[in-house]
Amino acid sequence: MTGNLYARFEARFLAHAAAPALRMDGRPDWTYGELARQASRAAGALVAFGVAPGDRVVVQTPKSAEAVALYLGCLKAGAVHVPLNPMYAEVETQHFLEDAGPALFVADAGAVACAPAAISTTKPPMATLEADGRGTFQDAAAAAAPLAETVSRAPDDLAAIVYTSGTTGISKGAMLTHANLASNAATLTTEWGFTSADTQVHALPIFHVHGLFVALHCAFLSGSGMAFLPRFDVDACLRWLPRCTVMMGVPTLYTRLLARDGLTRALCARMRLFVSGSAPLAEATFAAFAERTGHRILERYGMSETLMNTSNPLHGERVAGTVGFPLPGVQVRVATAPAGELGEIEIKGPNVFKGYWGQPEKTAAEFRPDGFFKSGDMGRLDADGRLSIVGRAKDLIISGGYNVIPKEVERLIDAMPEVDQCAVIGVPHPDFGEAVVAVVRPAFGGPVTLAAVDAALAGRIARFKQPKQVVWVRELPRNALGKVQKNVLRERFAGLFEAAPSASGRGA
Ligand code: MLC
Repeated sequence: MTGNLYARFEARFLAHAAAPALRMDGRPDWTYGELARQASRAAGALVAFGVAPGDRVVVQTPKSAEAVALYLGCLKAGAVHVPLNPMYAEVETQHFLEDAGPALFVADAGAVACAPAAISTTKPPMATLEADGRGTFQDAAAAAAPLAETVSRAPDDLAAIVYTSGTTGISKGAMLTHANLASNAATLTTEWGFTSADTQVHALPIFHVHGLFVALHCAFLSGSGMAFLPRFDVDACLRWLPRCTVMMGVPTLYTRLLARDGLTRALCARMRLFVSGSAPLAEATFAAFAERTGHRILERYGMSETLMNTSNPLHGERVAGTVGFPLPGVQVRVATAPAGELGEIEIKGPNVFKGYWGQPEKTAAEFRPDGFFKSGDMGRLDADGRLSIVGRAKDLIISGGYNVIPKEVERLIDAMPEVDQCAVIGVPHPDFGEAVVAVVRPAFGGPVTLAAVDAALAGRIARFKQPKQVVWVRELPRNALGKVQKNVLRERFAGLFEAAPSASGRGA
């Protein structure tokens, strides 16, 4: 039997052919039968574009049903799906294209128009796919002979490469195999009790593991439907909730829902499960959500390299501020720490990725000799085996569920003539959980404004990585070795967003 994950999905799609898979505002539903047809057409188009098994297909498209079919088509054709955030600046996209060396680049027309300049070493064919599902890729899918047979793949063959932010500021591609995705999908579908009777609010982007693998795969394996929103929109979400049973989100989605009076117990009467991940869920959010809706949000823990590792239980006590127990088959340990003590979280299991694309040394450095992956997160296991995440071993900011590596932002701000030194930190933020803040020591004593930083960074890094606030200081606090003490800065500016943020930057 093939190890191609799509073969498992297709069997479920055919068993639920008449059931709604993707339910969309302003468009007819796609049944699972339709999704399978569209996936075969997308796979046919990939073959027509010359994509061979093992080739990478870089996809930087808006979220749409057709983009889901393209993902499935990649699996079916044995290609390696490489999703990218459309918010990336041109130079960032260039890095990914050069690193992945794709056989095809699919993006919206705007990104494709920029791409020729962005691709210097590899010149893959390009196709367009717009938010409404139209474009040259879809034209090719309509014209191509659908691919009838799912290409045979070994379980250890690559299904996807997901870029994650490296601490040096250079993104690394996490290689995920068919077996990684399949095992995690099967585990989560069972652990979270998915059945064909479920309908899931799908409001997350499909270029990260949360929206792409965790949310879609649970639906695919159970034959359950999704309210498929092109992006998170509170009103659309509130409209769909009464017809849904499950929702997955980053904490920002839940705090934005809570900000609306329309979120009530009655609205959530059919809901059975809210899942949160990708960023820490504040205990206050957990409590407020329970109070308002009667639902205790299930927090789980994962990352691009490992997919999902731990989960609070579906049945049993969900404890705020913890990420629950290791999933079946996943081993989690806290390095060099006795029970209850703080240490780096390490993970081993069928969910753990194969390594970083083209980076054997970096890969080797991230694994222990006994095969455990070093997560970079600090945690504590209690006597019952419940995990809490307490911090990060690496310098990383998580803003609204997106990872931002400070070094990447610091490099650009340091290059501004009006800046002498800078440190980029994450500061508590009511909407994004953590917000990117630049602490600068001006070169000429004068102010460095947020507007100036915005202007210097525009088009050079994605908007979500850019500071939400700039503060200037006379000196950056440094330790005896001259290293900036970011913990001191984080403490000092912890209250920055308690008052309304000013648009101009401020001295401190
Ligand atoms: C958008 N902006 C952000 C931002 N998202 N800034 C910081 N952090 C973010 N996450 C910017 C916009 O460019 C805009 O800039 C301004 O903030 C306000 O935009 P918005 O309209 O409010 O944003 P919105 O489009 O509503 O997006 C917010 C969001 C989105 C929270 C819905 O960021 C999102 O979908 N996040 C989910 C990320 C995710 O799926 N992560 C999973 C990673 S997988 P301006 O100034 O131009 O107006 C993973 C593993 C695991 O981590 O375990 O799951």
